[in-house]
Amino acid sequence: MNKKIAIIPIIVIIGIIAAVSQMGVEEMAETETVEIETVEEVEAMVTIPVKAARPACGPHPECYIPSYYVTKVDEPVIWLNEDSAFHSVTSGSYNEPTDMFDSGHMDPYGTFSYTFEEPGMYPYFCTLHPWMAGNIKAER
Ligand SMILES: [Cu+2]
Repeated sequence: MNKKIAIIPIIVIIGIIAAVSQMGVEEMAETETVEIETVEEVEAMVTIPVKAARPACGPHPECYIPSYYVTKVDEPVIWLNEDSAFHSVTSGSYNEPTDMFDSGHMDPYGTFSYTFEEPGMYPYFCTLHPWMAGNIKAER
């Protein structure tokens, strides 16, 4: 009789441990799913407006908005293409590009980022539309 009583409590305890560890695993899986769904938002400093591909940038007074932007060195400048056409952000001017930076063809709603390391005035343009030009001034 004494042997039988001793065995029953041991079986019950093992069953409870298994249930608790299973709940623990499920909770971990839920936490991981929440992390994956986190969305990264990009805040652009300069936007390329719709219809920028038209000469004189269609209805807009500027082809990059704003076409003159002051930044601090070591802080990234982000451009956003809000147009349905490809555009670029390329250092220099249409007739005299420099090798400093070049976004390549930016897709619609594509972004490009560049961090200036030295103070100065940096002109840039679009390789596809000669009338598109802007300036970045980098300060300490
Ligand atoms: Cu363009």
